[in-house]
Amino acid sequence: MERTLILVKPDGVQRGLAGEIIGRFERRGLKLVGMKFMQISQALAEQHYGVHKERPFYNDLVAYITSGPVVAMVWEGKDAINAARATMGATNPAAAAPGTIRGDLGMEIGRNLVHGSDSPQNGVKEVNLFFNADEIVDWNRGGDKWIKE
Ligand code: IDP
Ligand code: MG
Repeated sequence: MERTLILVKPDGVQRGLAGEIIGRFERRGLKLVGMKFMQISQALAEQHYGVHKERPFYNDLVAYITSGPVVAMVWEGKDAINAARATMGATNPAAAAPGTIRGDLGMEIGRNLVHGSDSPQNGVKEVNLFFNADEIVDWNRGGDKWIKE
């Protein structure tokens, strides 16, 4: 079972869209196994976005993700990384398909509402960066047989 770190970014929280965004992953059939409302510190932001350090937008990106609270979550499922990214839509909301979170709710790449891990390995790394092992909940979902073959 794959896991992805999903963040409702500060613009999603400030715009009152956290529930809307969380609901889309929930309805999709991904399984929630971790969730917290938190303020990302400068140090955590620099670790999380370390791969983008050389990009011209890096400083703005760190300022954006630390600009207000986020909802950090761990969602689990078969091919969870790809499923979640498909639900999120393209990085630039202007190019994201209607029906996706970014395509329905966003306008600009620097305010794209949501983060999702981009590979199974990064999923593991990012989940460990944001969550302690005892913050991940192992639970049986009653409806699983209607989502999973
Ligand atoms: P992703 O979030 O779809 O995985 P990445 O390429 O990993 O996209 O970029 C990380 C984040 O950096 C994006 O979600 C977006 O917030 C921001 N970002 C990416 N490219 C640009 C850009 O060209 N200008 C401003 N911000 C950008
Ligand atoms: Mg990325």
